[in-house]
Amino acid sequence: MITEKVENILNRQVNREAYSSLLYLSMASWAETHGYPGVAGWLYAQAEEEKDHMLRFVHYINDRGGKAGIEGIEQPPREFEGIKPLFEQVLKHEQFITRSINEIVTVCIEEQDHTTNNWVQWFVSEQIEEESNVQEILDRLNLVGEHNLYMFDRDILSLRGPGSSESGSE
Ligand code: OFO
Repeated sequence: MITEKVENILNRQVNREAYSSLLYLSMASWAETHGYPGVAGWLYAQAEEEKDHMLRFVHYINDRGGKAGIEGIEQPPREFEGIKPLFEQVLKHEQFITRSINEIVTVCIEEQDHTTNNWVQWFVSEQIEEESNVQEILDRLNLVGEHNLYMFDRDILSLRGPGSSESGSE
């Protein structure tokens, strides 16, 4: 059984993972219509992964005697200034999600909920990988420069994406 405080912060994360999925879907659609099929493919896969993250939270809350509540999700942006600003925005968003997961750990410790703390550690590790994957993409973008985006777009799917994590994301 989870306490109300733990239930509330886990439900907040349901909403944030859902927003992450919509944000990456919106970015994917933008990339697809601006001539970047590789970037779009990477982002569509990422949007799916965020949906899986959301479902993990939904099932965990319900399995532990809570009630997962689905709320209205904020509208993500529809326009982006270019490929590099887009990935900078992805990194910023993942850093925000990392802080959000860390806040869950803090609440688990305060509530002495060792079970949820143990369960959420999967996300703690996942966030290290997600941030590092996006950083790698930004490093690659800095190397190829704005004039070689065709090559970057062609190669991006061979980079380890967050969806290729071995730590168990589906
Ligand atoms: Fe991209 O992260 Fe979910 O958790």
